[in-house]
Amino acid sequence: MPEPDHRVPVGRRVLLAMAGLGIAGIVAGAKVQGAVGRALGSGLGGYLPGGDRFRIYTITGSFPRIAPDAYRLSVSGLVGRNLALSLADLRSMPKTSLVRDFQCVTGWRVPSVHWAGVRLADVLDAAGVHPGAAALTFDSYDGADTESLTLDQARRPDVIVAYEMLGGPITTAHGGPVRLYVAPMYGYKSLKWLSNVRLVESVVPGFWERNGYSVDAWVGASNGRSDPPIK
Ligand SMILES: Nc1nc2c(c(=O)[nH]1)N[C@H]1C(S)=C(S)[C@@H](COP(=O)(O)O)O[C@H]1N2
Ligand SMILES: [Mo]
Repeated sequence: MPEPDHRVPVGRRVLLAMAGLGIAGIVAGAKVQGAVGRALGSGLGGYLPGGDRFRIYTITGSFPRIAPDAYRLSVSGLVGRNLALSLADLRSMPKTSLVRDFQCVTGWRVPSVHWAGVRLADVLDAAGVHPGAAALTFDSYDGADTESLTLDQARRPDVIVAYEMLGGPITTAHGGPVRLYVAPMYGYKSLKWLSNVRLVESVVPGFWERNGYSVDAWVGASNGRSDPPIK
């Protein structure tokens, strides 16, 4: 498994922009606020305002930079055979395109975002899922974020291993070269810089769930939290 070759620090200019937005008040909910506070203490965390109206989130305060040629997606756990899929491997599989609104649980939304990639179901079929598997865990090349889905959720046609977003390759800030995209759920399920998919017996709550967000992330199912307006 290749390590990210280096990290992109988030610059002072952006840090100042974040300070101007009042980062401490942005992520509501005491537990999540605590997590962001810890991330800020070690550099910075939370989000940055993006030109396309996405807010760029990073738990670690940096972005793992992964050369597209070095990228591998590991598929392991309760599978017939382990996989290490390159970007070329993913591109050679049937391509699925989706256009959906992107909704963060804190309240911001980006309408009609174009995504493309491979159905997670196709990746699972390529590995062969053992009968004992009922859930998936996901890891990120950032070494911090994790996520979970049930096997039934993972097999939905609108859950993809995405290599395109906003009409082109996924940028480093947005989790490229490959991120998870879970269309029917809040943004925190769409883990960036996807490194590992592991088939497991039962759901293991991910980073955001351990810090206060619901494991049940269907859009509309959780209370919207409110961010201040983007300036
Ligand atoms: N690795 C990683 N993935 C992540 C996050 C993160 O902090 N780190 N934040 C999540 C949240 S809460 C949201 S709303 C979306 C935001 O996607 P964006 O940073 O491309 O705007 O990414 C999700 N995936
Ligand atoms: Mo989010």
